[in-house]
Amino acid sequence: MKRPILIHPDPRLKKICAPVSDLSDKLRVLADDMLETMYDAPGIGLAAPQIGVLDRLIVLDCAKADDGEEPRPLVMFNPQVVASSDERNTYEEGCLSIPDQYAEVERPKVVDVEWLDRDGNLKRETFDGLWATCVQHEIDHLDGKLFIDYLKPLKRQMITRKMVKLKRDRARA
Ligand code: GNR
Ligand code: NI
Repeated sequence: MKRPILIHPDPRLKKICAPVSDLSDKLRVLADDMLETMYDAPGIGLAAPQIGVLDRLIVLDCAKADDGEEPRPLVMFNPQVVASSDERNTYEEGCLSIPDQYAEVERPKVVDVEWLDRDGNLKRETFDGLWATCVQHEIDHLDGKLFIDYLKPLKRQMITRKMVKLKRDRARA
């Protein structure tokens, strides 16, 4: 089932999310709903707070269908960056909670991430390039952080004002 995506500013997008303790069928259904919502958007990642659920759960798939890559949906419970490279990388980031706004953000180029998969198995993997950017962007969501928090205050304020207007216009329509 597709779920509505919250638009910034929303207090739920600023909260620290709670670790998941027991993997239930309810959480697995939530993960499937998030993948459906992400692919439908379309996006390359989605964090639970973006659909108003304050649990530490993210999904992502950065496989480039254009380049003939097979889909690779990843579901991560309690994801953690356990190592990051000194080397940095700049990507033009966007966010489904901040529609049509893009800005360059610098982050570690390579990260090692640990997480629990949908069966509760502990996983660890090294991510590079767009995958590394995306997984860091998603984990930030679990700590109430958006990519615009890396921008200069004036630019952030400009984007936030646009989003306030967008939400007002949507509420009127
Ligand atoms: O779909 C998305 N694209 C994207 C592009 C560059 C860097 C990060 C992202 S994540 C974003 C989906 C989203 O908002 N996830 O939280
Ligand atoms: Ni986002």
